[in-house]
Order: sequence, then C-alpha cells, then structure tokens
Amino acid sequence: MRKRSIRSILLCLIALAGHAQGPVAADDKYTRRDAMIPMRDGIRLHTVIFTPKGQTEALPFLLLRTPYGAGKYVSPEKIPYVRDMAEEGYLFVYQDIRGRYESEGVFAMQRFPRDKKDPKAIDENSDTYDTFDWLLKNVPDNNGKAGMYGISYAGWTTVMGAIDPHPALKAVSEQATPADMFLGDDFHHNGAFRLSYGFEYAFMEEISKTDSLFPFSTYDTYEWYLRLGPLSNVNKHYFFGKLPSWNNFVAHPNYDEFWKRQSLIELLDTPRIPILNVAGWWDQEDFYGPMKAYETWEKKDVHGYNHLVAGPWNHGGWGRMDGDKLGNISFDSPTSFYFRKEIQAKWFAWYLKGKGDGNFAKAMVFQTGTNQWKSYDSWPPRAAKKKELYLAAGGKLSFEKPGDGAANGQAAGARVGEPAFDSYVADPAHPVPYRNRPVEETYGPGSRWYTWLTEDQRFVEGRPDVLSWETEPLEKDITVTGTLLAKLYAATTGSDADWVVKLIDVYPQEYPKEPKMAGYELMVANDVLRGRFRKSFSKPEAIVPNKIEAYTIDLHSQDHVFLKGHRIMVQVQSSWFPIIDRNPQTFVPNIFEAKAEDFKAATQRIYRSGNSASHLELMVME
Ligand code: PG9
Repeated sequence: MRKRSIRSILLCLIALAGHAQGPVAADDKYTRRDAMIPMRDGIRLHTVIFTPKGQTEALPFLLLRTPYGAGKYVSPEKIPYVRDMAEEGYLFVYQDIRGRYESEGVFAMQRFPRDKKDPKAIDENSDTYDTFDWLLKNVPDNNGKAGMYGISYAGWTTVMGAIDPHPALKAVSEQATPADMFLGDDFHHNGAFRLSYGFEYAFMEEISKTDSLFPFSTYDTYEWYLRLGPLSNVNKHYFFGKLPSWNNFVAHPNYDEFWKRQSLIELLDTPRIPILNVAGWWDQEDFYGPMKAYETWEKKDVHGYNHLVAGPWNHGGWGRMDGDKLGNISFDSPTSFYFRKEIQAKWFAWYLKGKGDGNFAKAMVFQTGTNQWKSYDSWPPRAAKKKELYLAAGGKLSFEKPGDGAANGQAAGARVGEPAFDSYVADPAHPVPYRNRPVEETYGPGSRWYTWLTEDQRFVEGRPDVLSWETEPLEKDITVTGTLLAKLYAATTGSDADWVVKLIDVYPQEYPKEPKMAGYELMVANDVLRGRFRKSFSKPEAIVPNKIEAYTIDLHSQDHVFLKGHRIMVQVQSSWFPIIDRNPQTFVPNIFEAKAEDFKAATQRIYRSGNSASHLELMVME
C-alpha cells in the first residue's frame, strides 16, 4: 500500500512510540532483531523480526514483504493494522524486497516470474521461499507454520508467495494486490494511462533506493501536467531515460507480453492454500486487483480455499483507524476495526494456531447505503438479476428502454434518421479535472488523493463537457449487488477518444440526518475506456470519425443500496486529468510519442435511442 497507507502510518507510529533511538521502546511488548537473510543467489535481504517478550509457546510467523522500508516498523502491538494479532502472539517478520531500502540487489517493479528450469533464477516467490527456509532454522520457538499478508505492493508479494507456497506457508491474506497494470490497477485503466500516478510512482520507487517525492514546481499539479505538454517531454526534460518503469510505459503502449507476463489473470492457478482477498469499494489505487484475483482463483478453486472481503474503504483503509467514515461519507460502525478483529485476526488464528471455528463465508461484504455487513456464498451473489438503466431525453435516466430518436427529444443539428443523442465538445487544452483543484502531488503534503473517489461530483456538473442523466427520486430502495457495466453508443469527430462513465448516488435535497450531505453526489462506480481499445487491448484501432460505435466499459462490482428518496445519476465525460493522460483525440500509433499538434478538440455524441440506446447493466436484488 502507499504513502498514507504504509509509509505515513509507520512514521506516525514511530512518533507514537515516542522513542529516540530507533523503533524499539522499553515498554514494547516485542523484541526486535534485524537480520540480513541470504537468498539462493547470495543476495541478502534486510529483515526485521519481532518476537514477543517472555514468549511461552512455539508461535507461527506472519511475514510482510515491502518496497517501502521494513526498518520503519515498530513493535506490532503499536500498529493498529496488526494490533489484534499482536495481542494473540505471532513472530512478526518484515522484509525489504530486493534493491529497496536496506536490502541488497536490484529492484524490479513487479519482477517477472523466474524461469524455474534455471536453479539460480530468482523472483519474489523464490525470495519468499528462501526467507521461510532461513526463518524456520534461525528463529527459535517457531511452530513451523507461517502466514503472509500485506496491502498493495505487499499484497502482490503475498500473492507471489502463495502461488507456489513454501510448505510452512499455511494461509495468506492478499489485500489490494494489483492484478493487471494495463487493464485496471495503478498504471492504466482499460488502456488509459494513469499519468499522475505512473509518473510520480516511477520516480518515487526508481530514482533511489528509498522513497522520494518528485519536486513539482507548482502545488496544483493539474497545471504542471497541462504545461508538460505531450508525454515525450517527460524523458526529454525530467527522466532522461533513467527510470525503467517510465521507459516501459513508453515502450509498451498496448496490452502486449510485457503486461500479460505480470498479469495475475495469466499467473494464478488453483489456490494451494487458503487465501483471503481484501478490497475497498473506494480504493483509489487497486480495487480491480483483489476483485480480479478473487475471480480468477475462484474459477480454479477446487478446495474451497478462496475468500473475499470487500468494504467501504480507500486503499488500505481497513488497516488504519476505525473505518466509520471515508471522506464525507459515514458508515455507522467501525468497519476497519471489525475487519481486523473479526475477520483478519480470526483468519490467521484458525489457520496458524487452530483457534476459533474456521467458519468463514465465501464473501464477506459491507453493503453501503444500508451500511450492513453481508455474507454471500458466492460473489457476485447468484440471486441478483440483470437490469438495464437507460440514458433518456431531457437528462433523465430510466429503466424503460427508449424507442426511436424522434420520440426521444432529438437534438438540433441531427442528421435525418440519426438516433437521439446528447453532445459535448471535449478539448484536450481544457481537460476535466478528476478531482477538485488544486490537485496536490499524489503523496505530497495535504494531498486529498486518498479520498477523491468519494468527492462530491457537483464540482464538475456545471461544465459543458460533462453530461449528466438522473432518475426521479426513488420510490423504493434499489439494491445494486454484483457486476456493473456501461454500454455506450457514441460517436466522435476525432479518431480516438476516452469515455469516462460514473454511476452516482445523489442524496435528497433535504437530508436531516446530516444536513451538509443534502444533494451530495457520491460516485459508487466508475471507470474510463480508451476508445482505441474498444475491440482489443492488444491491437488499437482508430475510430472512424462520426460513426456510431459501441463501447463497453467495465464498472467492476458493487454492493450499494440507492435508498428511497435518493436519485441515481450517470455522468459521461472524455477526460479525467491528470490521473488519466490526455487523449490527443487524433489516432496516433503511440500516445507517448504524440506531437503537440495531434491534440485536438472533438465533438462527442452519446446516443440514447433505438439500437443505439446507451445504458448501464446493473445486477439488482429484488
Ligand atoms: N498502489 C501501490 C503499488 C503497488 C504495486 C505496484 C505499484 C504501485 C502501493 O500502494 O503499493
């Protein structure tokens, strides 16, 4: 997990521990030992081992492998994320992965799996294996069992450890692992490049062995990225070809072997040990990942090992504080606290210590709107039924399929026989901000990155390049549980376009429960599709100007109740800057090499009648 995720939590915990000489304090319940553990190729990895003071029984290991600095960890009972487990008693182990912080070797962003025929080859799986071999032999009073867990990058290292597990590894919990960096996680969504994240993260991890923030010259990075101009200016003026990840973004603009080789969709096989996948509905970095990992494993889960937890959290939000609120949104109970105590701690207690009843539902999901935990025997639940929600005339949304164009409020300028549409001009010179400006540096001071997905979408409503459609106030609750997608029928005067679709819960104009939330527009699902990839992510194709084409946008899944009196809204726009780079709207083979003159304004038409009736497909529980 990132910044306010692991790093700042740790810094804050170190401060909390209130010690002057490194992260060991006299009142700590655990003793710390640092070791350099040798891997099969001779490289040594820095590892921090915490053992309970006065340990009376043999205990299992809990390992977390991170690129963000293992040395910063304090005694486990002082870390909210693992406090419940620390009370229970484990041998806590934190390790710097290769090339990061105090470990030797070279860092590789999501290192490719090794060639198993080569006994000297290494990867995160072999490093995990070698670590366990060493721990079992060198840490006294262990019970021969181990678990692994971690958020985001450490979730991914957990997955790598679980793929071909060491015999001592008995259960894992991957939390917010990325699954596919081209399709849905940190670096791209449906082929659209996550510019601010990709740029800042590549710099942070690869400019040196320890995390560094890029020195932006403006506080509002929206302005900085706009002034940057075409992406080719990044290497020309800032990175000079020195950051491997940036060079890979440039060299692999399509879904090729580079992305597929690291994709969990390709890598995951039958789960060999119990796996608890954990996702946050408003995870600003890796929501796709754990849901996809769960889905992929589920298809091969012959032993019933695979489980899912999804809750009302941002990236890693289950690991800190209470989880009763996210941004402006309240959930009525401490959901993170519940996860840590009632799910995570019980999971490892059962599999590593044989304590508890081992009774874990297939999917443990926090339903928002009603704000209740639900247990399902499958995800998505089989009981939900598909329902189409159509864009209609006059900015309305309707569960009724619209008829032909004439009957549905045709716009001026329409061609004869053209289906009804709504239209806007998308200009790459004035892209729609993805969050309210200033867009602070992602992990910079005062950044509101962590909660942007819960931000009130009224901040873009007045813009002529954002279209909105909404229902009347609902006469009864509508429960959306399961997968969602948008089917847009759209045309552009350009030859490439991005389509951003947001599903929004609009709170009633009078909201006595929390008056400041009256009229709030909360995104409950969203994503972007880069139009060139509408038929294939591997083979981009120019859009034929002015031709109506179908675009399917995966809006992932949700468990949300639109309550009686609320409205459902859909917004469509063609930029989300700078989290998504600007589409030039002129097809070029590689957008990383687009020229300034390729960026052109285009008129977009979103159709809503006859065979071109744009709609969302929702799974609804009756
Ligand atoms: N989202 C971060 C990340 C994970 C894996 C690769 C790249 C970035 C993180 O929070 O660790």
